[in-house]
Amino acid sequence: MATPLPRTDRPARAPKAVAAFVDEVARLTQPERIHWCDGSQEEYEGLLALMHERGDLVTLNQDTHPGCHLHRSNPSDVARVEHLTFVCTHHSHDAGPNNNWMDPADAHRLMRDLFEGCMRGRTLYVVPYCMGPIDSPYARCGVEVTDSPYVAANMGLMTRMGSAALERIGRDGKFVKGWHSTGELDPDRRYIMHFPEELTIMSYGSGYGGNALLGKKCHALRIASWQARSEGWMAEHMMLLGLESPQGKTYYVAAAFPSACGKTNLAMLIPPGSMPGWKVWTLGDDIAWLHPGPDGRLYAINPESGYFGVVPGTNPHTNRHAYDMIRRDTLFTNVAVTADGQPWWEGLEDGTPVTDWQGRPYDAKNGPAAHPNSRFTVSAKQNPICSPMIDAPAGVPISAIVFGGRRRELAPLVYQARNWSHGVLVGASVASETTAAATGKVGVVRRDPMAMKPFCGYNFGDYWAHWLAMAGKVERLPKVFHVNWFRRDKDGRFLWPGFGENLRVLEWIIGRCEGKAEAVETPIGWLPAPGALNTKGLDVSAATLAELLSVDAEAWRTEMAEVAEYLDSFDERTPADLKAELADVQRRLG
Ligand code: SAT
Ligand code: MN
Repeated sequence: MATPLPRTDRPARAPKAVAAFVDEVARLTQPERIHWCDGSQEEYEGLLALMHERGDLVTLNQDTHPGCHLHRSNPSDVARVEHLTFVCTHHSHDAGPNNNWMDPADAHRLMRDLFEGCMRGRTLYVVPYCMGPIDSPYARCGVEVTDSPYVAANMGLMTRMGSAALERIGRDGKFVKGWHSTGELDPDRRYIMHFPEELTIMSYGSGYGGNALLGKKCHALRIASWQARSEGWMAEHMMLLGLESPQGKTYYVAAAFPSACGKTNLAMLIPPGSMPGWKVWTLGDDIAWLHPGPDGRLYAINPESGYFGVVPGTNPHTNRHAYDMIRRDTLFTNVAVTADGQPWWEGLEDGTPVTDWQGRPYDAKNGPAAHPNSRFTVSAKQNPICSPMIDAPAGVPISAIVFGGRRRELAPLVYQARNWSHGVLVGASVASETTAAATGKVGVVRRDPMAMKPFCGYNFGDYWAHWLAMAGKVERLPKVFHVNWFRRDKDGRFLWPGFGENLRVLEWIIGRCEGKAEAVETPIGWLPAPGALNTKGLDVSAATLAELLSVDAEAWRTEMAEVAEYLDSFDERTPADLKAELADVQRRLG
């Protein structure tokens, strides 16, 4: 006899395909109840109340931080787990050496065993969501089923979640299926599986951000990058900002940096006092979907509607807007707490932690008070410089694409690729020091092409070919740049002040797009000509500036040999044109 289905509040208008998907999950996982999320404020508050009741949420000081709460993860579950993340395609070559691969049939068997009966006694939340403005032709929808109220609440902040998304799914007839259960939070029973050919994600055993909020990295990057390739667009790990000049013209810039390398800070940049008249408008801080537009330019939307940002280091000097934005209606994950119940983290400059991120009395011997990858979840609308274009269905036209990483040596402050295909090589060559955003060693340099190493849902060789092919689809492509805010001197000190001063680099970039700013040609691309970078009011010596803008040919020859070896590891899938670009740079380096 079939198991009876649990109590459900399924709306009458639920699309049949969604109802069938939810029934399938419920049959296997056997939850006690099913709740279909509508995305309302009452629902959000109900989820928080439930988490409080269960002891999963700490109310922070409501006088200083109204609407703010703290969630503490299981200490073994505080970052993405790349070694447990798989792309399951029929041919292993399609996932490529950049992904862990498992045969789809084996992966389904494994996941079905884990999911079987895993929601007994729990509530299954049906979370319909739309990635992108609800009326945008570029947006795509999904349905995440989860047994975590924390995930449901976060998805409400991070995506357009609820009834409107469900209606759109009814119109589209297509959606990404996301299975999620926290399971036992056992690191040995934890997998994040992607089936791009089936538009399906199955995630088990983690409640943390990128492992569990399936709209984010799993859908908007791994599955979407696969869809984008077949449909002729791009899903990228990029922040998105509008830069308004003193003359009142706004330029849109997309920048790809690895996790925890400052995308959020750049997207919320505050112009230095010595650059009056400039304004920055945030569109997104993590993901951009780029489409060929009707006028021959490349248009971008931010598929998300909130930020899941790194907390440590946030203070009025590093990121005033973020500091203000997270003083209300914010979900904190894994920060410390002061005696009077305020959230606390390293770099806050104020207050004293008494309870650490694990809920223990704070003791410096145990390490930092807040976890280095502690996060805030907040609606983008709370950002005081949120762009009015954030809900524009057509997106915004992109003038420049900027790549970057954390490199203490080698990469100059900024350089421009000679053209699009050289720009693809610059992106494919990105390397960066690892951060706390993923489990594993921090601070080792690894290749992270286009900052997509953990997020590209298919073979990097095919991905680069797709990037090159965009030249045939977009008449007026953005100019491509590379920046490095993290160069250090021999004593380990940062050479560049960063933060608001990065606007000087953006100004040069915009100048190049306008054909105005001066540049000098070097073997690796175009660098600011002497005097071309605006240094008015900047406290950086001429010698330091020269070091920041130097190209060490010997070090670059070594770098390019390593890049060549890396590109070769993708076998025959690496496009010949990309190798030709590399050979060209090597020839220029002599
Ligand atoms: O864990 S997330 O993927 O959500 C954050 C990040 O690593 O960029
Ligand atoms: Mn990210």
